[in-house]
Amino acid sequence: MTSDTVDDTYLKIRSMEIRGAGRIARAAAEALKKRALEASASTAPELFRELASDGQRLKEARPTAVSLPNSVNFVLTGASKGLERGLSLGEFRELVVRLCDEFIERSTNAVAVIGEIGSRRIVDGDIVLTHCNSEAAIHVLLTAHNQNKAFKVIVTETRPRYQGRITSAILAKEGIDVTLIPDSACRLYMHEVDKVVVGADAIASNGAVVNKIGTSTIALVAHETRTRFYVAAETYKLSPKTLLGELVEIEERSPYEVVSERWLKKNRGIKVRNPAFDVTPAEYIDLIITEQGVFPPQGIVFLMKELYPEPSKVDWR
Ligand code: RUB
Repeated sequence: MTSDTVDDTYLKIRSMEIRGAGRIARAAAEALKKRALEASASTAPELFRELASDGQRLKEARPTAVSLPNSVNFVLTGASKGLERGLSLGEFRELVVRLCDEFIERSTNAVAVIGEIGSRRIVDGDIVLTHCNSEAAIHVLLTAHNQNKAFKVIVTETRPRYQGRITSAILAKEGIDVTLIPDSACRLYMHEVDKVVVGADAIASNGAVVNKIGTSTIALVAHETRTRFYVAAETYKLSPKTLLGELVEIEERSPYEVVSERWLKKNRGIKVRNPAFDVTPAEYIDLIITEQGVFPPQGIVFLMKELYPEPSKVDWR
C-alpha cells in the first residue's frame, strides 16, 4: 500500500499508476491518513479543512469509479462527526487515522469475502471469461483455484491499456490454465464459456454496472449464448447519487492511448475517442456478488437504500 502524499496519490491515480476501483479507494484513504499524521494544522477544525480540500482533490483524480468519493466521504463524514464532538487536535488526528485504517481494512476484507462467496459459483470443468483487471473478480478465481477446483480462464486483452495482460499473468503464476484473447474475439469464444466474472467501478440504483470499456459488449454476447454473467464488487462501488437519478460520468481518456501522436499528426482529420468505461444494463447481469451476499441486479437498490438512507446528504462531488 502506498504511503504517498495527497499530490503523489492524485497524480498516480490520474496517470493510472494506481488503478482499479478498489485500489484507488484504498490509496486515497492512505493519502488522507498520511496527511492527518503530517499536517502542521494547529487546531482540529483547521486540519479538517485541509483534509476536506485534499479529499476534494483526490475525488477529482478520476471521475468514474465511485469507490474513490465513497472512500473519501467515509473518512470525512466520520471526521466531521468527531469535530462536532469538540475533539482536541490530537484526538481528531487519531480519529482520522482510525477511519482511514478502518476503510482500508474493510475494503481488503470485502475482497476476500467476495472471493469466498463468488468461488461457490465456480465448478470443476468450467471455462470462465474475465475482462480487464479486477481484484474482486480475480479473488473469485483464485479462491476457487485454492479449493482445488479445475477450471480454465479466458482473459480479454482489454485495449487500449491491456489490463488483461496483468490479469492473465497473475492467474498463470498461480497455476491456473489461462488463455489471453483479443477483445474482438469474445463472440468467437463465448460458446465455450460457462461463466463471465467481471468487476465494477460503479453500480447504479437500477442495477446497471459501469466497468471497463468492452464489458457491455461481452455481456451482450453472453446474453446471446445464455452464459451466466456475474459482477464481483464491494459495496462501496454502489453509487448513492444514482438513487437521485444522477448518472455516472464515463471517463474519456487521451486519444494517444489508442494511436500515437505521430500517427495522428500524419493522419489529420481523424477523430479518436477513448472512453474508459461503459454501462451494462441490469438485464444482462445475472448476479452481483458483494461482501454482503449476492443480489440480482434489480434488487441492489434495496441494499443501496439501507447503506444510504439519505442520499441527498452525500457529498459526491
Ligand atoms: C479497472 C476496471 C476494473 C474495476 C474493478 O479500470 O475497470 O474492472 O475497477 O476493479 P482501470 P477492482 O484499469 O481503468 O482503473 O475489482 O480491482 O476494484
